[in-house]
Amino acid sequence: MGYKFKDKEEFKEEFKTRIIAKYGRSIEQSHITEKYMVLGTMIRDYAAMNWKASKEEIAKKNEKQMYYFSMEFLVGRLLTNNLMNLGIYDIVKDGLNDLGIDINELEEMESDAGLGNGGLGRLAACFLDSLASLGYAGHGNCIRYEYGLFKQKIVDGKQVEVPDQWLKLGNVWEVRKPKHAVNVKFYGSVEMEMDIYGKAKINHVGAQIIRAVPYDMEVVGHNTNLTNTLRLWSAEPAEDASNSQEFGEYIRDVIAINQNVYPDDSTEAGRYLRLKQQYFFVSAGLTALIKAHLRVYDTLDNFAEKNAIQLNDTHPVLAIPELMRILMDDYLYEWDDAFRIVQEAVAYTNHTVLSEALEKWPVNMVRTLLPRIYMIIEEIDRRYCYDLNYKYYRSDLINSTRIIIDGQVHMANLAIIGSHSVNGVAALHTHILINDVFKNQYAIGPQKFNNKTNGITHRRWLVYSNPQLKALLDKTIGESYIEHPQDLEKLMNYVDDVQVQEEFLQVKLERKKILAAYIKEVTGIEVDVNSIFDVQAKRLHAYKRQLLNVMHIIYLYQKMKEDPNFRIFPRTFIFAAKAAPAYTFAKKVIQLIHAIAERVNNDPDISQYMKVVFIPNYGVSIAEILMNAADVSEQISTAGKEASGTGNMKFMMNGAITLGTLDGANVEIVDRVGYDNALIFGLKVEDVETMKRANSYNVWDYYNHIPHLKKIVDSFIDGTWSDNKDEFKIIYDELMFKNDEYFLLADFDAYQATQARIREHYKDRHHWARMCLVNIAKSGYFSSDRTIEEYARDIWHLNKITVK
Ligand code: 26V
Repeated sequence: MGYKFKDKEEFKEEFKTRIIAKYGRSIEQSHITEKYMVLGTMIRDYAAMNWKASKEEIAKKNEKQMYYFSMEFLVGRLLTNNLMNLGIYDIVKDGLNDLGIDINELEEMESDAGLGNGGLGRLAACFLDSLASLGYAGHGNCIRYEYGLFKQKIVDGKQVEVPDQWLKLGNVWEVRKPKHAVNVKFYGSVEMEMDIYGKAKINHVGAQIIRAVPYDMEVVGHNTNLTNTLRLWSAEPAEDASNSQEFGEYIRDVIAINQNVYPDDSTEAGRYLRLKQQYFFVSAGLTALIKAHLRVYDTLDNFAEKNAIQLNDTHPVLAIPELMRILMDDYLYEWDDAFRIVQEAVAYTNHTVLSEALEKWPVNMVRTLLPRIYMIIEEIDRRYCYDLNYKYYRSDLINSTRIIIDGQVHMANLAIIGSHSVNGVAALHTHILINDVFKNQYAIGPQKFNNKTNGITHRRWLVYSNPQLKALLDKTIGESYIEHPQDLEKLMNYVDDVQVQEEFLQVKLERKKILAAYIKEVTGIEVDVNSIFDVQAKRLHAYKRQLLNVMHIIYLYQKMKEDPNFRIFPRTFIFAAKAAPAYTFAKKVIQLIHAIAERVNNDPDISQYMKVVFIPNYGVSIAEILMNAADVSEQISTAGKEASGTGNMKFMMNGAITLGTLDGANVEIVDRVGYDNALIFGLKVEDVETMKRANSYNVWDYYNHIPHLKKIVDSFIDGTWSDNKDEFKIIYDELMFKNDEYFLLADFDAYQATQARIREHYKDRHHWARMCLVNIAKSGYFSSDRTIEEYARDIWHLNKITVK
């Protein structure tokens, strides 16, 4: 334990010894999975010394720590990342090579830790990387899901979900910590009695008790000894689970808690379980945190001074009443003192403005599952209303911002009331929160609201996953951008340098070849690496408008079929997207993409000009080879709907041109690169607002007056894409009978015209390369290092820690 090899030879010795010690076999006889497991364990142990030193240093200096409470951490693979961050990648690679082992083969053995749905979970993982790399004590708290988000298979052109068994080889990075296990209580009822001082004492009786056991993962930073912790909680039967529940049923309840990550719009049946998951990891996380605090300090009075809790969306908002419960019931704090501590410790990040995604739980559900927590929520609500009423606030203001409204617990309102900071994730998004979604909450507490534009870790998303671009950057501007991503700006001195432009195009070509080989392997489709790679990779959702992209493809196809003189610069349209299992419309869009691909790719008149590819099972590892091979980055959500987007930043950092609406962080991308280096089109937030307010949008006007739109839309129901004319009818209905909620027809012509401009730009290779280089040069701002510095400065008030 804690062994650190100094050089290649020591590494080889240790590796050989460990293979024998663990599996009783020589290297030659051992299986590749065994080699992977041993290597992973070795790296974990290598970092363990830093882990121990970090914990000691933090305790010794009484440093403040931050805990990122999130239902999701989309970590992806860690082997390469940890080796690189530790600075031992080359030693290990060469050592393995001497032993006849290809490190790439071992890297491929690792499963993605897919503990998340999309942007929100990946953001949490990027934040952990930046926290450790910048020297901040910032940890993650989540659930150890048995299965990640489903794996996507495509069968007969349709999405099929299969379980993602990411733990099938075990998780080499985790350490089970049974000594830190805690109990979590559900159901039952609350009894109050008077203690001898006349103070109310709370007894939660008849509860179902579930044991939460933590599994800790090291979070290794780049070029630092500071090592943080991602704590994943696992549910197990409690020894003293003495309630009346039948045994088999109890076991099933226990297992269900950490069964799987919820796909974002899960059905009613799963909702109880989802709420249970939320309370489970929040309660376990806080109980352990309080205990840890009391091991160092003899009081909780300084809890908020020494601990910051960041809530990643409303999913962990029960932390607010749970911390109140612990402080009052277990440590006998008075309400006002407890509430002050909670508000000072807790901060909340909002990640969506979609009303259907703002969490609300029926009062009955919360009361039944969490009786004591419900009492506290009610009391927070009661005091909130009382207080504002006393200060003569308007009743409509109070009624729209309180927690319990019409029999539902409004989680965002609870988050805002119980915290000292509320942030959006891009400038435009925060603007919309302040002026629209949380307008009334803002009127009451404006000082809480702030913006923290998202970011991505440039280490994973540029330095490690795009070694070709890294080499070009190192040679051109030096390596300082690795420590200081804003130094990418130095590349501005070279954007007109023809030599650098050529070399960049060569890098891009290399990346396109790697992607093309992958596409061939998984789909059998051959793509032309000299065509424009036009990529849309993100969750499938109506507001993200993959369908607009599809409609444009149909438009080009129909036009080329009609007019033999109309031909386009060769283009490969690439999609990657998972649809929530119960989201019928989204699944139909995937099916439509496959139907179109089948037709277009096999049409001898067309396929040399255009190919359509759907890459199945989009996740972190696929993104690592997909984003950096793109020429065009599709960011085409309806203005006002995408809170930020983070894929847009990954594409930009790897030299792709944003084709986008003025939505989310796209706005800040254009702010930096200028309108000459991003292709912006379509309705703006104000336009959408105006049309909605005036009720002036009528999809039939567009359909009836623009012949090419009619032709595209009709193809959904006239048998063009399927023998069964009803196959894609719901897509037609969604557009034509729900008045095109996301304004696809309204934006189509602008989108089409901008796509045509891309073809013009691309023909001039040097001009195109220049645009890409400007994007890379300006992407430093979007490193999550910048984001984390802002959170640390404005919200968490953390100091940097040096660990020897
Ligand atoms: C949840 C749901 C649930 C109900 C049905 C529709 C729906 C749609 C979206 C969501 C996502 C909620 C939270 C989320 O993942 N937001 C994403 O967070 C990213 C990181 O801040 C941000 O870049 C994305 O724009 C935002 O969508």
